Amino acid sequence: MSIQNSYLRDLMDRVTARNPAEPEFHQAVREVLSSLSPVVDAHPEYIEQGVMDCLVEPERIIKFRVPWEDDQGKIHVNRGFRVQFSSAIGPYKGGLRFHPSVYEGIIKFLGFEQIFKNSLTGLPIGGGKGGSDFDPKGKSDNEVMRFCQSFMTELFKYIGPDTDVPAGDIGVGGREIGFLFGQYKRLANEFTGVLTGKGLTYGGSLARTEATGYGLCYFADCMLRDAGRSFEGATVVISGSGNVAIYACEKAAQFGAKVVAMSDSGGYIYDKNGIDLPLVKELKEVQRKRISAYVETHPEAEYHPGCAGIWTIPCDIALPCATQNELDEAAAKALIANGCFAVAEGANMPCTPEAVDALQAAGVLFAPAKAANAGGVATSALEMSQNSMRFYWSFEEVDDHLKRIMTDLYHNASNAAAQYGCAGDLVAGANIAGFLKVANSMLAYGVV
Ligand code: NDP
Ligand code: 2IT
Repeated sequence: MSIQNSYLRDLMDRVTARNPAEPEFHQAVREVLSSLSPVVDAHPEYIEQGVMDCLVEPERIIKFRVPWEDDQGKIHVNRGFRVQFSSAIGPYKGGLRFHPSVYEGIIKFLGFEQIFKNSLTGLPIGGGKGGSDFDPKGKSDNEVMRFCQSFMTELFKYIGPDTDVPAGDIGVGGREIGFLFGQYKRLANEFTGVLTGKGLTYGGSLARTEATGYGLCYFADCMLRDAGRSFEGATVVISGSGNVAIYACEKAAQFGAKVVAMSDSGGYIYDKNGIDLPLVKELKEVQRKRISAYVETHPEAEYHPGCAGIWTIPCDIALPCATQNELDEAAAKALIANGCFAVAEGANMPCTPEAVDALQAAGVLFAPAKAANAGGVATSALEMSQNSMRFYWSFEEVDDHLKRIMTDLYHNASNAAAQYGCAGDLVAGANIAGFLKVANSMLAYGVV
């Protein structure tokens, strides 16, 4: 991954110098800038009018203290973040991540990716991301509630249905969104669509829970079909066992694939008979247990501690759905050696740049995260639409919109790649198509 255009190369150096010790943010910016040389060569106005310099600088970063009391009465202090990266094409939109690894650089990488992803959905949403280094694992419901209430007590000043609309991400699911929404409603004295991923009784959209995983498979299905392949009869490996992984597994199986492995941060399970998804849902969504508990019900399946080994399982299609940089060059080479023909990213930036290069060089079909996992945020935007209308669509209506959005997105990314001389490269195509809508809006505004 190299940056051809000299202005963009210098800009990358400035980003690295101005944002020290934030390697994930550098990685995300480098990936996008690597695709944009043909665009700025053809349209120097993006450089001349300052669009490129503005795009890599968040419009606003909010960083705050989150004190909360545990069940024993001990006080803890976490850090909260919201990066409002770009409002060029709509209110800031993007999830909240609660995970001990969260720091400003992680939220900036995610917020930056979100700008282009949200643009690719074709819907009017800007880019943002937030979160905390709070770890919900092992906490009681009451502790999570107190944390969420404290977090929202500060965050509510900066968000709103036409300003910034957060949602879930790692460690933030339906339970957390409920606590966050309840506190917003109390503080703002407003019942409004300020968060998405809400429960179905208080403004949530049908199919939002399924949307990221389903959308990933809809996107991958388009890519596979274009190459004369399909999910039918394919062996699939999926990392993670959270929201994205579970519904990717469900849709891949509906498309006729056999999913043989899933994981969590402790290790992975391999079930050659095909993953028992109702059991995974029970263990993860209801009991909040470790994936290792799977083999207590299925002793014929294998549990292996550690995450990286999952990519050594022979498969046709790999769907990394856990976290950033979980699939490195060695993993990519193992997948290639075992005959894997497609990788579609469900997580954000799960493949390292070296892994992406190796996969693409070997001719493996590759669907980049900002395109392939856009179904979640697209359906969040559909939740915003329904909230604005004070109306609800059926599951089928939302799912039909999602399918159409993912299909259009695939064609837009694919066409943009062809138009700028890199046909078949969906990384470049997604970056270019996502960039153009945002950049043209910025040009229209003048210097702001
Ligand atoms: P969840 O919290 O529901 O699940 C995360 C899964 O990934 C868990 O199985 C978790 O294991 C595993 N995981 C998390 N961190 C690590 C780590 N450091 N090493 C190994 N495994 C890890 O999150 P989601 O499913 O919502 O998110 C998964 C990915 O998808 C993230 O990259 C997120 O940004 C992305 N995404 C999510 C969307 C959504 O709508 N939710 C939309 C688009 C992208 P454990 O439980 O052991 O921590
Ligand atoms: O990374 C993502 O796109 C998300 N976590 C979903 C964001 C959203 O606003 O639904």
